[in-house]
Amino acid sequence: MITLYGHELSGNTYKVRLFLELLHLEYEYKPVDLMKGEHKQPPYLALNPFGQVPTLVDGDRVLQDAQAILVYLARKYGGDTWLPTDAVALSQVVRWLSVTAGEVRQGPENARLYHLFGVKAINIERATEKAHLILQQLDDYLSDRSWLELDRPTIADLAVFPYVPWPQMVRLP
Ligand SMILES: N[C@@H](CCC(=O)N[C@@H](CS)C(=O)NCC(=O)O)C(=O)O
Repeated sequence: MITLYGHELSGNTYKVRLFLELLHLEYEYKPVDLMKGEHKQPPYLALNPFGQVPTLVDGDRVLQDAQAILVYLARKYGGDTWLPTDAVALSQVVRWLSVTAGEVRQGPENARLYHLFGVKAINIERATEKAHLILQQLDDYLSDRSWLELDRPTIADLAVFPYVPWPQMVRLP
C-alpha cells in the first residue's frame, strides 16, 4: 500500500504524483494543509522531520524528498527505463536531479514562492536572475532534443519539469 502526503500547489508533490500515475501504481493521496501549518505538527514531523511535502509511505518504508522518491519509485517499480544503471547514463540523469535541487530551486521555484505565495524572505532579484539563467540554459539545451537525456523520458524530466512552465500551470488535477 502506497500513501503520498502532499499539497495541491506543490511542484515537488506534483512530480511524484505524475510518476505514480505514469507507473500505473495504486496509491492513496493525503493532502497536508501547509496553510494551517500541519506539516510542522508532531504527527507529520514524525514522517518528515524537515516538515516538507512530499513524503511517500510504501508499506513500512517512509521516504522524504521528491528526487529521492523518484529514484526509489524508478528503481523499485520502473525497471531500467526511467533510471538507467549504466554508469554514464545514470550520471547524466542524476545531474538533472541535482540541477533541480540547485539552479531550478534557486530560480523559478523561489520566484514562484515569492509571487504566488508571498514568501517575502526570498530575494526576488536574485531568484529572477537565476531563473532567467537556468531557463535560458534549458531552452538552449532542449533546442535540438525532446527529452533531457537518453532520447526518452526519464526521472530527469519529471524532476525538472514542474517548476519550468508558467507557475499557475503547476496544479494537481
Ligand atoms: N528537497 C525537498 C523540498 C521539498 C519542499 O520544499 N517542499 C515544499 C513544498 S513544494 C514545502 O513543503 N514547503 C514547506 C516548508 O518548507 O515549510 C524535496 O525535493 O522534496
